[in-house]
Amino acid sequence: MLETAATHGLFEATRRSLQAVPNELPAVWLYDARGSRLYDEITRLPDYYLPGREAEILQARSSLLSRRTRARTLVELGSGSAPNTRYLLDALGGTLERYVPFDVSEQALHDSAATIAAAYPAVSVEPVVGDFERDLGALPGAGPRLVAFLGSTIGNLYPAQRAAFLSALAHELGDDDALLLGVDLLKDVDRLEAAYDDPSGVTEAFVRNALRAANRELDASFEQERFDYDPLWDPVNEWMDVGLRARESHAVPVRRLGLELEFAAGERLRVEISAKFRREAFELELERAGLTPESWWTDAAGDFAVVLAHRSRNGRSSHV
Ligand code: AVJ
Repeated sequence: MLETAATHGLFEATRRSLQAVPNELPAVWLYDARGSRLYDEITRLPDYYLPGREAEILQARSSLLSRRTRARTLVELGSGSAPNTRYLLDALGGTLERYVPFDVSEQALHDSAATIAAAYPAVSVEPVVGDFERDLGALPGAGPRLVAFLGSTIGNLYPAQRAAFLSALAHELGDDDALLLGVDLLKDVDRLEAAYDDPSGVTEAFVRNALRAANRELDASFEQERFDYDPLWDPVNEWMDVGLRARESHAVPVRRLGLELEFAAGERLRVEISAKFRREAFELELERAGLTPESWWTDAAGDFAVVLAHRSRNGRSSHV
C-alpha cells in the first residue's frame, strides 16, 4: 500500500488509536482479502446469529421495502461479499437500475460485484473502493436511492463516530432517498459471548489477521504468540470489546508510523467494538442526526432489527 492522500487519513487515525488508552488498531485493518474471507466463514458459524436473523427480516419485509422506497439506486456501505444483498436486489427488482457496493476490501468488492452482475443482468453494478467513514462523498446514481448499511457494521463505530457518520449520511440523502440499517440488539451475555468466541477459532483467526495486515502494511512486528485472543462483554457501554491481550511485557515496532508500542503483561490491544442496541436509544440517535425512523422490523426471536429511515423534513437535527 502506497501512502497516498487516501491512506494518509487512515495512517493518522491508526497512529492516534495505537497511542490511545487502551491501545487500539482500527477495525478497518480486519478487512484485507484474507480477513474478508474469514468474515465470510464467521457468517456461517451457528453461534453467529446476526446474518441469519437479518436475512429473515429482509425476506419478510421485501414487498414493503419495495413499496416504501421505489429505489432506482441501491448504495450498499461496507458491502463485503454482500451475503444479504440479494434479498434487497430481489425486493427492489421492479424499480432498481443500479447497485453501488462500497467497501474497503478491493478483492471482496470485485468478487461480489462480478457475482451480482452475473446474477442480476438488468442491474448496472458500479463498485466503489473506500472507507465509509472517510470517503463518503456525494451519493451516486439517480434517486430515489436506498442506502443500506447491513450486518450491524454500524456497531463498530463509537457513539461519537456513529453520530458524525449518521449526520453526514443524513446530509447526503435527498427527500426521496431512504436509509436501511441493520442493528444487532442487546440480549443475553452468554449468547453475545458465544457469537464472538467460536470453538473452531475462526473469529480468533479473523481478529489476529489484523496483526498480519498491520505487519505487512505498516511494517510492524506484532508477534502472534505474544498475545491471547480476548473478547469481552462491556456491560457499561453495552458493546463487545474484541481484541488481544499481551501475554508478557514487550515492545512492538510499527515502523511506518514511527512508533514503538510498549505492552505490559496483561495489557490489551482492542481491534473492534461491536455495539448492541436498544430501540429507544437508537431511534433517538437517528433523530439527533437529522433522520426520521419510519419502520423498526425485528426477527421473530427479537435478536436483530432492520430500520428504515428518511432525512428529517424540518432542519438538520432535532435538539432533544
Ligand atoms: C462485520 C462488524 C458486523 O461486529 O459482529 C464478527 C465483525 N467481529 N465477529 C461484528 C465481527 C467478530 C462484525 N461486523
